[in-house]
Amino acid sequence: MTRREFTGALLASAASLPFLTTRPAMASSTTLLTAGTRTIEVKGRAATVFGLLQPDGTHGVRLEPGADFNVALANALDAETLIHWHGMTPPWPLDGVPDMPAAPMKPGEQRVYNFAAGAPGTHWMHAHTLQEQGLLAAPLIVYGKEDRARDEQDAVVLLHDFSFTPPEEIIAKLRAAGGVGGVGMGHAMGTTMGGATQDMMAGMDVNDIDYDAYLANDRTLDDPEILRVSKGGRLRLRIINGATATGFTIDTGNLVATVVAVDGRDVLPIAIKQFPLSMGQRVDLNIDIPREGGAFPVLALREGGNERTGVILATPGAKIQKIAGEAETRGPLLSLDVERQLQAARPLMAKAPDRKLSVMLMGDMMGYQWRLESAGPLIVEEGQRVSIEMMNHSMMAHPMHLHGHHFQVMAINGAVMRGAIRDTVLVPPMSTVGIAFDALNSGRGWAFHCHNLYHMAAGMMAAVSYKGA
Ligand SMILES: [Cu+2]
Repeated sequence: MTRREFTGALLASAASLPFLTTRPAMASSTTLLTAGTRTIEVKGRAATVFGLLQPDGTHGVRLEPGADFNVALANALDAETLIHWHGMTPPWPLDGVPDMPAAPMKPGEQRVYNFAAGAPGTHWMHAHTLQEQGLLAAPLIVYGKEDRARDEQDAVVLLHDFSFTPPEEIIAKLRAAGGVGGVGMGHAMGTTMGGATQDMMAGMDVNDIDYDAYLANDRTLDDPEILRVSKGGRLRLRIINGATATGFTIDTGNLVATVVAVDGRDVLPIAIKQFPLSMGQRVDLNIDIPREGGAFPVLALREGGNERTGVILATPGAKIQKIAGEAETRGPLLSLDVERQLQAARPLMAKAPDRKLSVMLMGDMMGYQWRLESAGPLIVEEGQRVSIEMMNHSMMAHPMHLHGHHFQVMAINGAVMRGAIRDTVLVPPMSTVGIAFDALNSGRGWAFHCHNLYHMAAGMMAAVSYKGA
């Protein structure tokens, strides 16, 4: 959707909600968002999945410059649910993790979420439960005045991993496979790997789960989304890894892209053709479309696997060739090589930490047990500069996400840096990553967890609490 289209969509959405005026609790600018089900087609099969839809069909929320986050969320599912606003910094009671502190919404229940949107950026929303696997996830884009002033087209790509197997069954299989086999090679679902890859990954667990499909905006490469772009134009592609348990490498093929933001926060621009994107993370890429035009795939390569998904950028009249959903080579393992090059455009003010915390990332495929260990509870005080050192003592990579805050990446394996501002950072196997943030959003327990849904469900979650909150 282009900027112009989506402005129109917002107006249409307001016009289609006349009943809002009869509900005094909701201001006229309140966006109605319904958690419901919808049907998509995956590899020729109909699939019933979740969605977060506005009355006009817009998936998720796109905020105009200066607008508050003001959403009336309705639960049209026949089950309880709750939605987390990933990347936003709401007051703690509105964060959307079940019972931290809000109770899940009952079927038919509606709740209003109204808070300051914060800085512009690419964020998203998702259920903080196994419902995330069923695509209960959508974009949440905060547009700024600068976005409007730039002469660029704007598009969002939400990546996901899809299975026809219900998540409860997936997790039961993971537990059974880990407990019985315990091979520690990421073969839990019966994957086999080629010799070279196996050598490269010796001792490492890459993927827990083999999915039936990998989606970009709900579609596979059998029938990918075609994003119409202008010859010689500039595109801002906002890519969200909404997959529950799959890391991707974004591959722009023949085009060089410029990384301009990660996790909704600007970085000093760097040119890339491949960018690692772990679960929960976002990247904004500027892509200049060649003057001669053409069709340009932007692919997401599954980490350590042949599968891929993506969208096609195409100028008017361009011939679009079909791209196979499986590549001949495997997607790279996600590393911190690019992370080391990233620098926040607006870093934290230089300051020594007032409070130093340290967390160990523990677990293995045996019995599928994952956990975070620390010397004591993770307690901070309002106003403190807090550092957290995350040491991964396991053989899997863990994308670690802190709710309600943005942190700066300050060290990788002991090498001090002043990296990107993020809300989710990858901690590879046997690696250490240091982050720092200012404790300015009080809460009695902000979720701090691995963004692999199954690791989180198996216990890889802690809470950062403010003293006296
Ligand atoms: Cu994990």
